[in-house]
Amino acid sequence: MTLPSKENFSEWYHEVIQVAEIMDVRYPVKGLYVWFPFGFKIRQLVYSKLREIMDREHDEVYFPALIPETELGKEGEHIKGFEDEVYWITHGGLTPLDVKLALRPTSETAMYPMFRLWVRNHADLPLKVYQVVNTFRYETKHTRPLIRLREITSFKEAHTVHKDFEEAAEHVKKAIGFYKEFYDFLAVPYMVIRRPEWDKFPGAAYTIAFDTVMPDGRTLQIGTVHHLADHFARTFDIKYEAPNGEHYYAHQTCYGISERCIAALISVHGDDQGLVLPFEVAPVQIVIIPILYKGKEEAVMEACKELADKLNAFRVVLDGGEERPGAKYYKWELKGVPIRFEIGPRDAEKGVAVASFRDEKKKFEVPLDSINEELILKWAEELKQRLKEAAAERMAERVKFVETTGEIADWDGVVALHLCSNEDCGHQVEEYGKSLLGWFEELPEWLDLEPAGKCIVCGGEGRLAALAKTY
Ligand code: 5CA
Repeated sequence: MTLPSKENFSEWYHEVIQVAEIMDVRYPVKGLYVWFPFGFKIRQLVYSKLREIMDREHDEVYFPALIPETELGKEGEHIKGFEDEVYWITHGGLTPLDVKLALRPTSETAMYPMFRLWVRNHADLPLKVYQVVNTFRYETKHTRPLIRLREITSFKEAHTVHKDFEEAAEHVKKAIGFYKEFYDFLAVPYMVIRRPEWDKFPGAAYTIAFDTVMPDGRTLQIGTVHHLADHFARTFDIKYEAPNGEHYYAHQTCYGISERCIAALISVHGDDQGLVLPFEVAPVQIVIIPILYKGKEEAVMEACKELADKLNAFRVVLDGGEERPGAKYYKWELKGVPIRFEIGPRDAEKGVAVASFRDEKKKFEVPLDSINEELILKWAEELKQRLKEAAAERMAERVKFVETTGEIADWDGVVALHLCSNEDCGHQVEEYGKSLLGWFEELPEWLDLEPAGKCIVCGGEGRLAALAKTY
């Protein structure tokens, strides 16, 4: 079986997650998929980094998956935003429930009634927690594995409570920093964009999103950070006693990342041969392939084993199976193994291995006694830098700056333009078949554009904004 070319991104994506054994898409419920062991291992490696970042400043918690209708419905904007997407549990066995229970679409309304009990005094603040759970959304747009799910299996949601708006706003900046670190770790480039008023999270004061650009030019929102002001605190009565004895409503933030981070990882780096993974998140980091000839097997296997032993700090596979070397290359390339060594009889005699990296096609010889942990880590870092630079370059090519609205429709990718904050102007630029992602909160280093200029619609004071077709 061969993969479709990545130029047909949609087919490539669908095929690669199946044949590289990330997700099994054959589960008989729309929008629900099964993690294969290999895919789950990637999930574990990626999420252990996310947890490491979260654990520095948050406590991990677990809240129930079921939310009573009475709580979910309390915050007006929030329920308006989610009512079309909620799955309801109406019965326990044959008995109708007194209060319907929602399967959490996100956990504000599960957590905040409890936060009311947890937050009493200024000394209880700031409160910072996170959980990694499944959430359910009855999505009506086209569902896709890892991208648009009805059961989001890996929803990392963080929730914080602060003494005032400013402290929460400072924390929003910090959360953006956490997510930047996470996506830099995955070598996935992103744009940090403030969503327009009409596209912010239901119940939020403002929303900052991370968007990446997929190979077909459509963008994928891979994380969001929301400032909730005191909207939920007023609804759920989350108040604290200040040192002056007065009681104030708290201000809150929340921010989330789902398995879309893995969709981005696969899509941004993959190629026609399959997955290309940064070293840290590769389930197999190094593969050693013996090139066996009759009568010379022993010396070759010996050299391979010695090398595998030397590298046992890493996830190494010595593939001594019956298949031909070509079949083995193919198999491990598909799985995105970053570093490959081959050793044949002549190499074993000379004391060398033939090395190659997943992202570069060239092979080179390396003396066996020069291979050690330090060298591997150096290669891993260089590989990540190459992936990061290549991905940023491809992404930059997908962004075009325009000065007239007539150019918006034609471009197959992200359109950057200057736009004022007037809602009418925002809606006008959306008339050309692309959605307004919003305004750049900061400019990525790979994008060399003017942060401010005249609004493309009214000529007023504008800032750099982005439009795109989105996933
Ligand atoms: N409570 C807030 C912060 S945790 C919240 O729910 N925000 S959200 O709705 O924007 O979701 C957080 C992130 O989850 C999104 O930025 C997006 O990357 C991802 N996401 C949202 N819906 C889906 C879905 N149906 N399938 C996969 N990922 C999703």
